[in-house]
Amino acid sequence: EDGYRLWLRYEPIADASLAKSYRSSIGPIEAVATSDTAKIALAELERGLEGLLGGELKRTGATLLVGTGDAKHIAKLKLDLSGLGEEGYLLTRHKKNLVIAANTDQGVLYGVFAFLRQLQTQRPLENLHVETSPKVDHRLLNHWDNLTRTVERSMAGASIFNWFDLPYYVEPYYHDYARACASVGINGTVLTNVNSNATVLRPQFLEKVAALADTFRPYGIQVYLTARFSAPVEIGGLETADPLDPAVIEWWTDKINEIYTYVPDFGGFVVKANSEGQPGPQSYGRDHAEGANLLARALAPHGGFVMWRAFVYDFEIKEDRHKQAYTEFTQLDGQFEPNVSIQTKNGAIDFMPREPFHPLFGATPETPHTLELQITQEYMGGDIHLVYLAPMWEETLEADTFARGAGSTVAKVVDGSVFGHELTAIAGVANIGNERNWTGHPMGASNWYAFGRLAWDHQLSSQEIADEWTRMTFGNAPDVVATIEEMLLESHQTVVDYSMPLGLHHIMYPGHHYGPGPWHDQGRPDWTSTYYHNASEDGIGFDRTATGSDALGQYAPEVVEKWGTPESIEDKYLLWFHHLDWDYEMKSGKTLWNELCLTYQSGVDRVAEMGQQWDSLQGSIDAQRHARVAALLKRQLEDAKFYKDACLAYFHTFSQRPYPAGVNAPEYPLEHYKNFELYHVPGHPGEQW
Ligand code: BDP
Repeated sequence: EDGYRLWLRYEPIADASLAKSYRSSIGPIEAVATSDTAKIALAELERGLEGLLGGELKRTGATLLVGTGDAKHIAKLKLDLSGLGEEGYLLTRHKKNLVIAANTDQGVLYGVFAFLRQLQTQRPLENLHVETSPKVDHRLLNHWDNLTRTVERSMAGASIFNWFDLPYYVEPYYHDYARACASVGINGTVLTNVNSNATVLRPQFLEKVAALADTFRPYGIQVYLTARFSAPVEIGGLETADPLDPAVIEWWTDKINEIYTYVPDFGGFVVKANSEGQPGPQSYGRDHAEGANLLARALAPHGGFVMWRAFVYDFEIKEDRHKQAYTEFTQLDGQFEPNVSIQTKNGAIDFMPREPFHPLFGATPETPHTLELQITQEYMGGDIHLVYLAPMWEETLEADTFARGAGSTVAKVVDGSVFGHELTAIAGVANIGNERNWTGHPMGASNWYAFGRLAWDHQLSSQEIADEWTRMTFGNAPDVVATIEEMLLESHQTVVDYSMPLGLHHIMYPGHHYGPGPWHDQGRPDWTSTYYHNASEDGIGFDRTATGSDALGQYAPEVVEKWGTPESIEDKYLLWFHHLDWDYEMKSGKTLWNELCLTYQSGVDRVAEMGQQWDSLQGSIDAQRHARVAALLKRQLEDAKFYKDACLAYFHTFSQRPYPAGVNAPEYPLEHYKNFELYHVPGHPGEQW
């Protein structure tokens, strides 16, 4: 059990009577498979059933009918497939038969995975009826992978894309990657880093891109690239990349036409422009809409689209970084081509352990948003800490923007229903590398899985998804399922508590972002920690209300009212929006200082408990994965203590108040933590030994 099989293990069903009942419901398969996609679907179904129940000879049930509505054996059932669209599927019973039906072979493939999931999670088949289609059309992974195989914020080894050997050698595991993506409904992949390199647009690389696209296509996965805005200069020999310059327009048009000769179903571009040193239209006095539209117009005839990132902040610091994307993009609303979507991170700063939702959601009625989530744990312990992210994503998806009255949640902005947008997309920054188990931490795969499931259906709960993943990954034994689910579901709050509780943010070590660095105050202010926590003898927190930066003013009045006072805002966002005295009395009746200390401590304690819970599973799951998680939990506990101790030692220099009962005072003086150089941590770009 090295983890390579992810959640697609198809181990024999241990419960003999259940296996028997499945065998008596499922007989031979009837399917017509002509396309590559249909062949993959059928092979998957056979492989899954063989693994779970044994071969066809063992199965005694009626025929399992599989196919599209126009296949004869499905057509005669007269099923209503009209609501399923291109990708949806129907699992149902028709008299004695079980049926997997869809409008397209792609839908059948998704249906097959869903059918196998029913068995893997041991759900009854008697009244089987699942009818579903995705709420968001484009469900993409964003790989922050470089052509040299390093990965921005790398976790889990090197990039899975072996550019050196492409297009001649197509790694067999590319199929397994695509298969895993398809199993959760991911239908697009951006192959290259947002900090992009124009080289990928050269013909030699487009051949490689084409080889990947050909491999992924039958799994329903479209390929996308990041576009470097200055490519016309860097590889095109032009003097300028000004988006209004006719030669630049011609260059991009030709380049995009050329891409489609290699990849006829190329999806389009993600662009990071005028952000953190990346080139962009503003370098030529143009705005983001002019930049995005240049690419969008050239992609439109081919059906491609642009995801233009909202993660922008000036090199000249004009206002609270929280406010900048909103300021820039709200004024451009209505100016983008229809095939442009603004790709917006869940929060306005940068993938912090917890952020309030980005105020841009709901603020651009004319322009759709691609929600960008980070699957990789840049600020949450990399591939070393156990953190299940679905509860955090759920929090964002369910947040109410009030853009069109109550219930205008971020999920509904993104799925197009609030403003009636046709172009809908959601992206997750991948946590996948060339480690044998794909994600490094054996539990990291839960986030890949959860991302796909939520992208398909944002109404699924993080609990349901955790339940599915656990059963498919570790089996259905009740103690295993209950224990792992509890660990997963509490893990996000836990990492928040031991690192950046009560709305604290951006207090990590500069560079690798793995450990604490609340003292960091050097260089560009909005890259420091002190800019964000503002700790002093007077208290702590960022005043973002009208008396401070007024970033809060970018939200709807209902949100302003809720978050506008320390009494009405939830504690989890408190110091994000308010600067408060150390003795401020919290809802719990404790002082802010005491609550802060106790929250840090509870995060650490919870990691210790996770270790015990995991130990209790020894013997109930395979030794190989058990040992790896056990070891990682030990390190997570050390790291959590270090985080807590470093932060408390530092904040104590301002608060000057005693540590409350129940809190272990930091083990060492502050200088120890400040001088402790963490080496060999994940996610350190450019790290060299
Ligand atoms: C930050 C990362 C940086 C990325 C940037 C981005 O630290 O490496 O390039 O986001 O999203 O979280 O562009």
